[in-house]
Amino acid sequence: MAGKDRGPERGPIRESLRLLLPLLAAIALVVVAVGVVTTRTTRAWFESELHSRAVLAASSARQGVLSAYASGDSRQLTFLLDDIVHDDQVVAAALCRIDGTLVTRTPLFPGDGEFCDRSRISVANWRGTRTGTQSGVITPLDGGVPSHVSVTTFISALTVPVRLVLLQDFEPAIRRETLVQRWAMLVFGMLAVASSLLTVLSSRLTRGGLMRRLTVALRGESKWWHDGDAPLIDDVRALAQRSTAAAVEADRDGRWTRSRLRSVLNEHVREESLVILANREPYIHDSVPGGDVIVRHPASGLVTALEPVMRACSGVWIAHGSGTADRQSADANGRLLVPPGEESYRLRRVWMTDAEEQGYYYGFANEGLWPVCHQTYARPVFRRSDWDHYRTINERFADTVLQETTLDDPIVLVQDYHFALAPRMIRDRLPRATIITFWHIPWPNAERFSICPWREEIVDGLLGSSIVGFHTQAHCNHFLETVDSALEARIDRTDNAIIRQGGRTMVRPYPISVEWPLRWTEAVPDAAACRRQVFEELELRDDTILAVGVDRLDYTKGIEERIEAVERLLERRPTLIGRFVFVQLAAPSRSEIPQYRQLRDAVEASVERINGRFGTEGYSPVVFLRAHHEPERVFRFYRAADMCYVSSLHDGMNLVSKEFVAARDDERGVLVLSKFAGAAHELADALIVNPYDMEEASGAMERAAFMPPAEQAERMRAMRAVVAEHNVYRWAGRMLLDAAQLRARARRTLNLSGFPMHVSTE
Ligand code: ADQ
Repeated sequence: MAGKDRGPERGPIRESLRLLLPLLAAIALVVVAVGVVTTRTTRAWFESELHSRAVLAASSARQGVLSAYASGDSRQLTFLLDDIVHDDQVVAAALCRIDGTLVTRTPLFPGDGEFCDRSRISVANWRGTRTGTQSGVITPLDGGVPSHVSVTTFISALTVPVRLVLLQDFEPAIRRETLVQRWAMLVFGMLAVASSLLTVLSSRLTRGGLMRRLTVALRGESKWWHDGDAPLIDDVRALAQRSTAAAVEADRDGRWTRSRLRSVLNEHVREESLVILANREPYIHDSVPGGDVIVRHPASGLVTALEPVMRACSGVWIAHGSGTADRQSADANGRLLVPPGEESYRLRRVWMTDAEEQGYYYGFANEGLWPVCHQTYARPVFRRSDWDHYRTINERFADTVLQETTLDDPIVLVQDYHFALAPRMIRDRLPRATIITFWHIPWPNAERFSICPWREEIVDGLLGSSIVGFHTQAHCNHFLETVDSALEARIDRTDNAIIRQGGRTMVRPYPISVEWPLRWTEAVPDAAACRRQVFEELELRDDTILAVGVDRLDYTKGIEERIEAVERLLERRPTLIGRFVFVQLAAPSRSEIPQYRQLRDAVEASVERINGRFGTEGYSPVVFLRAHHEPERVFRFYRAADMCYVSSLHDGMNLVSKEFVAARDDERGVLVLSKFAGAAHELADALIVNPYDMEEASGAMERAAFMPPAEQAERMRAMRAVVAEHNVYRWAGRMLLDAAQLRARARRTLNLSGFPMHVSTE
């Protein structure tokens, strides 16, 4: 498993090149050497051949030449020399006296006798005997065609010794030499290339075979490895485990980015095998008056976090089709490609009746589980009929997973408290799946959870997962404690794992976050421009101190308490009246549930009261914008504000706090953050408050209102570093790496027949 920090993985091509390059270098050396040796050898052959010809020609002419010379018959001599030159290799001939003067020559013989003096002929290496024939090659200084020269001394009792000098054409020899050299290099080159290819191929085949046999042996299925090899197999297995763990650790260092997440997925997960199961869909199609269809981004922390992950990874997102135009914008199976215009992953919509939605979503999930998990003093309501719908819808989503994957071992990311039963149902249908369930809200202590009438079924459902993830270690501990008290199971405290009925479920903290860089920060203008726009829209005085709150209208977010804290601030610091404005963006949420409607009424009443008490003509201390706002608008408010107050009474993480930090690239603005939000564990440089404590909360807002820019910058810089590092790609990447490690471990150590991701190694 290679990660970004360890450099690129050595692919098969690279590996072959590693073997081939030295081989090719060696081949090149061999070919050059062969070239040199061939040249020398063929040249020696040709010189020797020309020497023999010269000897032959001289001995044939010897008798005639000597008698003609002795009798002074110059015509006969000329005739004899012409006769020698008829041989098409000998181009010129001359007869010289021993003192180096010319007797006669054929027309092409060069000079006036300089070739009669052997010491004046520029031959590097003479061959032959001093008394017989001596020969060599003359290479002209101007690089012209070389010639072969031979000098034969005729000694006779009849006359004084004479010398026959022959010049032979060396060009054919050069031509043949070049030809032989080329052929030799070609043949050797081809042989060398063929042999190197064979070497690489055979090494790969041998290695492939070896790897296959090793893999089989590691799984314990080997017919090839002997008993004596067992310690070796154990060593290899241990080494592989260590290196996987080290690789996973290495991957955990360094900044997570969209591309790093994508490469982790490409390496460890087949793209089409990633399936997300979530109640909320990332794109909602709604009809508007006039017949048009608009696309909305829902106000949901879960969607905020998961959507960038899906954009990076592709796969399929299965969700409830909740928009009024959802059916008409999907195909007959409820499928469509999203995001609109970008189409990087598939959305599969699941339909449900109003009664089912009422029971499963509003009833059991949001009137039962939501208040049980949040300590906000809202009374949970549990109805049998809601539970039945909850089970039915979980079943339907589990069936949909089966329809949307072609693999028997997909990675399924089950999201949130709407699907506590689905992991077990998916496990029953796809025993080899890797199921990661992430619980986006807090998990309460065992005693509190025990009020749920179906706590055993809920816990058993979740234990169908390979991994159950929460935002914080405290939530993990509460879950382990709940399992311990609800079911018969063994808890491995050192590994935070639960072993039950042959299955093993890891419990891990994965603090969720936002993407970095955050898309919306690039879609809106800089802080000064945002401030101008917002001030203009709300008709604020230039010296206004602007605070914002951004939430779903939910009782866990402490919106009533927040407004009360603003009231207390204006009481304790009256100079802020007229200058301090708190803007609350509140997305309507779960308005089918009476508690949520009551909350809306209560918040509106509080706003009215405080505005009545401190407001004046043209001034309202609290601006309540109850609506769903598109992300660009939300981010304009983040950038325009002097502070953001997150006052959750209890919150799994809270992404608004991280979005505010991500938006403030101008390093200004103060975050006032509830200590009961998971985010408070990470954003220690915020002003951390108890939202129930009005003195503390209003005091923090007062401090924020007058905080010097340098301190704002210092705090914001520190928080931005945390959010940049702990971004949503890290959240997803760490979960997926843990899943990949589980899959690899299961493949290596177990002889898998049934439950690869869920088998206990105890
Ligand atoms: P939520 O309870 O939905 O999430 P949160 O994490 O704060 O809460 O995310 C809210 C998201 O909705 C943010 O992206 C925000 O910008 C957006 N939003 C809020 N008000 C809006 C408005 N009026 N108009 C438009 N958009 C608005 C749950 C858990 C959290 C956990 C997340 C993610 O309750 O604790 O952080 O899941 O795991």
